[in-house]
Amino acid sequence: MDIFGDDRSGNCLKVRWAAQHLNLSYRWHEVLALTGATATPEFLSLNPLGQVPVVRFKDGRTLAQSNAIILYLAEGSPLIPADAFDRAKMYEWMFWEQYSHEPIIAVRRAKVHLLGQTEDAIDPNLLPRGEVILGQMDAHLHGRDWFVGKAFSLADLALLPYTRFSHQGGFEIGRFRDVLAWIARCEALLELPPL
Ligand SMILES: N[C@@H](CCC(=O)N[C@@H](CS)C(=O)NCC(=O)O)C(=O)O
Repeated sequence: MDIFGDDRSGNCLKVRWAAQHLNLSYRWHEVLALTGATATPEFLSLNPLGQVPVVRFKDGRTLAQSNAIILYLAEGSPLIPADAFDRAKMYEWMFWEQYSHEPIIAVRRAKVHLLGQTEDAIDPNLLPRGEVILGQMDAHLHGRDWFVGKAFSLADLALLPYTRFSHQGGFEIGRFRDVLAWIARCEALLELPPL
């Protein structure tokens, strides 16, 4: 399959890491977001919504939305709990990631780190709201190794990339000891190179 993504984007890294972890062969096509590269006619023929990540399978079909992609790639694998309730809990965290975590943590990190915006140009609510989100993750992880059940799942994979980048958005990740320990566990399991 062909993965079109931006290596600086957590949404895109979810797809790369899922493919690597599942030993799926893929070709990576770097498409820099925020530069207009996702608005060309060629790119829009892959994803008319103009966003990375998008995957093109051997048969020509395409799929976008990071969490939809990783759910499809991981179908039938241990990354998706067999138990229906655990699976629903995994979805709970994945929906939360897209609606509550990513729009705060990833957005502030993009403004600070990728776009180089100054504090006066950034919504001042993003920093305290992100700290609350990291605190919620920390509380959940206290006494747990993984977000759902006793094994690494797509809930962990979906939450990892932007949480791991959160210091680049000015969030004090060092305050959240259980999150830090969880990041280290995920890094070891996924064999990620140091940031
Ligand atoms: N909910 C989508 C979000 C995708 C998204 O926002 N992609 C950004 C990069 S992270 C993008 O392609 N933006 C268009 C652009 O900036 O060119 C997902 O999870 O895949």
